[in-house]
Amino acid sequence: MKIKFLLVLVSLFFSLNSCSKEDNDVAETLETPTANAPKDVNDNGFKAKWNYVSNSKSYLLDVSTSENFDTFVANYNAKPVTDLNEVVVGLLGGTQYYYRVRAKTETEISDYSNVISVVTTGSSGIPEDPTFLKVKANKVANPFFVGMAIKASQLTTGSPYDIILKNEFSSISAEYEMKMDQISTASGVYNWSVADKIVAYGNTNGINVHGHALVWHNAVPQWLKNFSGTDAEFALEVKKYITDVVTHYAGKVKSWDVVNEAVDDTDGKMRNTIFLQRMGANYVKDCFQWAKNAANAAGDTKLLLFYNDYATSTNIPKQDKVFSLVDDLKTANVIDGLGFQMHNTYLSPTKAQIETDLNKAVAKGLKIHVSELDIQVNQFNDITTFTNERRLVQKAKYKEMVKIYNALPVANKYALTIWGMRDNESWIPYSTDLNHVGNDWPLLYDSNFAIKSSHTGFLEGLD
Ligand code: 9MR
Repeated sequence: MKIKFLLVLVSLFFSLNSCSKEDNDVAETLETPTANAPKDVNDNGFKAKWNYVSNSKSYLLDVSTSENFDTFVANYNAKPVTDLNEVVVGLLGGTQYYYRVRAKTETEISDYSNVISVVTTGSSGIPEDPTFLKVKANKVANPFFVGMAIKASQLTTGSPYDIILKNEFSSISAEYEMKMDQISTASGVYNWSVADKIVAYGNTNGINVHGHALVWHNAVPQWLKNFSGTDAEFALEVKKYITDVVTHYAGKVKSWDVVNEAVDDTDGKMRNTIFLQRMGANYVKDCFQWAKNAANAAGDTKLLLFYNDYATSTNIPKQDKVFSLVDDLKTANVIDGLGFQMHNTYLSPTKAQIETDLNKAVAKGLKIHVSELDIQVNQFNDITTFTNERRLVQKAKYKEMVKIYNALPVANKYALTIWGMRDNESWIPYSTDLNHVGNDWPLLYDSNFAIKSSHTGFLEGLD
């Protein structure tokens, strides 16, 4: 009897124990699955993949065109799948999709996996939005100029450039033909013809003309580099140049980059240029003062004077130095605006970095010119053709930039200028410094003058 009782106790103990183990299994939270990169990506689908989750009986697959999954591709809203992969079909070519999964038992559903981004191959077949940029930019609450960097050779009436410029752009900047090394051939001797052609084109066609740039260390004419006079005489040459050019274009050029890129890339110090060496630390302020005096003397009291520089959104010591330079220029009451070149990439700067940078200019009451926008997609030289993936990220990056610009207060808006028309003519694939010669697609038009998705991205940024 005693033994029988003991056996009952032991079996009760074991059965209780095993029961509580099963209970634990059910109560355990289902592990979150990990989604993997897709396989077999084609024009209308791909194979979505993920890792096994123990105890799961099936998986729920979501596919969306939005990273936040606020809409779903038909049939892919929590689609039950019993395998560890699913061939997703019926999609559009050349389009961005996202997928994620959850694991499922009879009673439980796990959290969402990571989100996988995939771009189908081929072309979407969805035409780009043909709306003209300036037409849409003129309709926003606080319009601004949409600018293009141009060369005089592109201005022949009836050429594709001419047609696109007149349709789409409300401002022009000379890509290089209004720089000192192009205009100044000797002390007091000027070659106006090419620059005059550019300015006249803008004036005749009702397009704003932004002057780029009076003083830049990379565009110093040979005679001035070799100038053998004293430092004071060197400064007088610079003063004479600024005075003569501003006077020549008074009333015709609406704004000038007075000094370009005076701040160094390291340690937030002044760039060690011939101007700094010959004219001293106050040279930027002097140049602005001379430009302002010349404009006033010519009766052009509305001329806007800009300081222009690059990479200030990511290089904080440089950003700080630019803004301290700006403070000096503001104290002297000689600056109207700041040019942010924005030679960006599909990864950088981030939205937050750009906003922080621009907002500092807003806080100082300056006009803001996004003055040389282009967006590289191959800075690591890791692609040989312009992939759909990069095309769509570039589109999103253009949209982001335009959205940020369009949201600026009315008093701070001026122009957003794109640095070149066709991809194949951009300075980027030619730059040996940038190290991916011949291989980038940074602009709004392809080599056939066809609008790219980046152009549609620009338009969407105005919504
Ligand atoms: O894109 C411009 C290229 O065509 C010229 O050869 C070069 C020298 O004049 O200048 C390039 O533009 C630069 C601009 O004037 C200042 N910021 C950097 C731009 C790219 O180098």
